[in-house]
Amino acid sequence: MKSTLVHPQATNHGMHHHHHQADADQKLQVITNNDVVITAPLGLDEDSSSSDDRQYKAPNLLRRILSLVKNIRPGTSLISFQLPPEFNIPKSMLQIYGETVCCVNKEMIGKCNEGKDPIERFLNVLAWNLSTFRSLPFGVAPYNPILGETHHISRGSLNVLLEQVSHHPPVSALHATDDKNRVEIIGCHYSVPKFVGNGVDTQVLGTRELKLLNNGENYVMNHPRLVIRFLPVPSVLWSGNVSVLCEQSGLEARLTFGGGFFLGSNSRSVRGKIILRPSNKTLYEISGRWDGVVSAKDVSNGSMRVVYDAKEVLSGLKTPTLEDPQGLWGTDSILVWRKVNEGIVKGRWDEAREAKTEVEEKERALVRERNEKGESVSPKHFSISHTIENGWHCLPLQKSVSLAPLIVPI
Ligand SMILES: *[C@@H]1O[C@H](CO)[C@@H](O)[C@H](O)[C@H]1NC(C)=O
Ligand SMILES: *[C@@H]1O[C@H](CO)[C@@H](O)[C@H](O)[C@H]1NC(C)=O
Ligand SMILES: *[C@@H]1O[C@H](CO)[C@@H](O)[C@H](O)[C@H]1NC(C)=O
Ligand SMILES: *[C@H]1O[C@H](CO)[C@@H](O)[C@H](O)[C@H]1NC(C)=O
Repeated sequence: MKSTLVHPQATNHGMHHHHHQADADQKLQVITNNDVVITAPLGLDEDSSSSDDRQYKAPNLLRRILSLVKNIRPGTSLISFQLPPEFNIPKSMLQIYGETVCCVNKEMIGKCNEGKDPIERFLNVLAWNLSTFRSLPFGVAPYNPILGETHHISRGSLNVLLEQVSHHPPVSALHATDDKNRVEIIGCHYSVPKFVGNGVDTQVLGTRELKLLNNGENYVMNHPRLVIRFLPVPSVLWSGNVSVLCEQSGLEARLTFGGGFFLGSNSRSVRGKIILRPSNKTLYEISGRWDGVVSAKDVSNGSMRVVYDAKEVLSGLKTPTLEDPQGLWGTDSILVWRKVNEGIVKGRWDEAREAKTEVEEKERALVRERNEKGESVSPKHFSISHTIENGWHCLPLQKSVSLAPLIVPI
């Protein structure tokens, strides 16, 4: 195990404490840094951290995947498909969302408010949004969070809280606040994965809203699709059309992410334009790659500028560290999946499988118990609503998110 993969202090498992996890909000007194496994954030493919991923990938992954899916008919929804831990990276989906917002090499969110005019701020927001696109390793997925699971992480003055607010469909709510830079993000994601024969096509639903409180601006964005192709070349791609709209200035980016099942090599491309509503006049043409450089061409005079450079923002990302073990909630992803993580990074698949079954069975038992008692669970940190037409909406109950026990080193 390399220290880039696991937080150095987390490699020593000398202490063995037993806890009952998922007892909401119960603060665990006995957890120490040595008890948790925190792995490097997902960044770019070229990263050493990504090549280290292979250390915790089970052997013959592609063959295993093909045998896993051989009896599934194309078009089948995979929403309640349970993956064995051989197909997991040692993190929960909530951690992935937390990482995409917090794990960057330079200030992205705080900077959004700094632009002196609406177009500068818009380009900053666009750059931030592009920084949330990460290369997912092929063949391995994060865990599907359990109901009530939380993840709480901070970078500088940015504090982020995620909660799994529904299990079927799996809906994750996000609230991030930066009181110093006066930025707030509220969002909600749920994905609908479908087996399509030579891969999995996942529609990501829900929207995110970014508020620049100093400027009274709101940016609303939707999500691209995530396409996992097994053949001919195993790959994970972002695909589809995305809009980033600032309601106040009328600026809108309409972007097309490359890929999809039938498109070839340039699958990580992003292209599109920035228009001004309501005339829809094009101001900038956008082109590039989300894992490389994305530029904007000013159509009035043809001048080009770099909006985003993935290498600068995402190379060699630092692993978050647990600074305040006492402040960790029992529902945090890093505690809920602790033993599964440990099994995976050590390549002890039996232990990982057993631990994963335990987490899932505990959740099923809880659901049964609640159903018998006729109880419904409401999320701890969000109020939720959903309708067929508008999908899911999650509103945070707190005004701002507190400093997390888990910190991204700057
Ligand atoms: C995406 O946007 C492009 C350019 O506006 C358009 O040609 C294409 O049909 C759109 N694709 C989908 C799936 O909506
Ligand atoms: C601008 O785009 C919006 C959204 O697609 C559309 O509803 C509107 O009609 C367009 N306006 C003009 C002037 O074309
Ligand atoms: C192009 O126009 C923009 C906006 O009017 C201006 O800021 C920029 O300096 C111009 N670039 C060149 C090369 O003229
Ligand atoms: C921008 O990009 C992501 C992809 O990571 C997308 O899902 C998201 O909704 C967009 N907006 C924000 C605010 O991240």
